[in-house]
Parts: sequence; structure tokens; C-alpha cells
Amino acid sequence: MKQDILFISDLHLSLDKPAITRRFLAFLQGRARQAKALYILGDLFDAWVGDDDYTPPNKRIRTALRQLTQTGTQVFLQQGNRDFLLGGRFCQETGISLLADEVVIDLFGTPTLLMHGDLLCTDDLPYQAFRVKAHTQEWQQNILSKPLLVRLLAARWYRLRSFFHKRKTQQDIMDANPDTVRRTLQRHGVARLIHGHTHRPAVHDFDIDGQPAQRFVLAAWHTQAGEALCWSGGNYKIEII
Ligand SMILES: [Mn+2]
Repeated sequence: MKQDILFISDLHLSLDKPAITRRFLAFLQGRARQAKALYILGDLFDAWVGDDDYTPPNKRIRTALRQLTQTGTQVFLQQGNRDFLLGGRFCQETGISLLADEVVIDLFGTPTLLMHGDLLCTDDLPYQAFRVKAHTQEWQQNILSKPLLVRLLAARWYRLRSFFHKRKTQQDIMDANPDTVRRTLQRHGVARLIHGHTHRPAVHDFDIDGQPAQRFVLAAWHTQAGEALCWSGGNYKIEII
């Protein structure tokens, strides 16, 4: 019987990195089929300009996700800061379920908060301001009304800009803010959080009002390897993909 629950994030799939796409397709056709559920916590794609984009490798990914959901593995997806335009049409075509930005699941008896992680990086003020704007309906409708080619070119430009922003932004403001982490867990009344985004894989143990809490940070996938956090019963392990 399928028991395992898998968590992955930050694959940043793109045409430029075919090795990661190949690894992910093999994962969907192999390991993921033995899982009860697969949670993809954002930035599956390095850029997403709309569900009408079927340029490579998007079409093959869609087909493989559909095949996985048809074998009985449930797939849940959160938007990341790169693929926040991923929407209903993609989900309908693949049979996956889109989750809200902050969602609490019952993970083998322990309420667990799932997030992409960008909302925790509250020290990066310019990004948070952009995020607010980019999550309004007006902004998204305006973008999605542009021809696909224009959006694809704009995404290339945005990625370049983001690359330079990262280079000149101090590393510590790109990480999760500890106070924001605490407040977010308190707001949801949970003691466990799983997120990605920061590309700093770790399991952090800390206290909230004297109570033990845990924060799992998922690894980004690279050309050489990917990682999945696997929960089975009350135990977890990190699997190299
Ligand atoms: Mn991210």
C-alpha cells in the first residue's frame, strides 16, 4: 500500500537545464509512483508565464504529472516566487491540486504548515513590495493579456534582473527571518513547518514559548542531484533523487 508522503521544491525546471528535467521525469515515472502523495512546494519551474505556454519542457512535464496522478498518487502544488502564475488550467490538465500559499496538513498526526518560503524572507523589502503588487488581479490580468512571445521575453529579462539583484543583495536578507517564522507558526498554531525557496537545506530545531518546534528547509535540485523529504509514519528521511 502506498504510504510515503514526499516533499520537493525548487526544481527550477527550464530549457537550459535538461538534466534536471530528465531527473524529474524519471522521478515521476519511478519513485513518486510508490508514494501516497507528492507535495511540490513552489518553484517547480524557473519561470511560468501562463498556463497557455506549452513550450519545452512544459508539455512533457504536464504529461508525466498527469500519468502520475492517474496511477493514484495525489499531487499537490504551491506556487513559488518564480511560478506564481501557475493556475487552474495547468492543474486541470495534470490532475494536481493547487494549494494556498500557507496551508496546514495533518502529517501522520502532526499538524504541519507548508509554504514556499518567500513570505518568510521579510528582510528583503523590495521583493516583498513586488510580491504584493504581483499578486493583485490587475497585475496578473495585465501580464496574462500580453501575447505569449512577449511574456516569454519578459521572463528572460526578469530572470536576468533577479540574478543581479541576488548578486548585490546581502546573503542574510535572502534567508527566512526567525521572528517571521515564529509568528507564522504561532498564527497557525503549529510547531512544524516545511518550506523551500532559500536553497539552504536543513532541519532547524528551536523553541516557541518553551515548546519545541521544527523547520524543514527543502533543497533545490541541481544538475547532479535532487532531494526529496520523505515522511512515512512518524519518521522522515532525506532521499537523494
Ligand atoms: Mn523560490
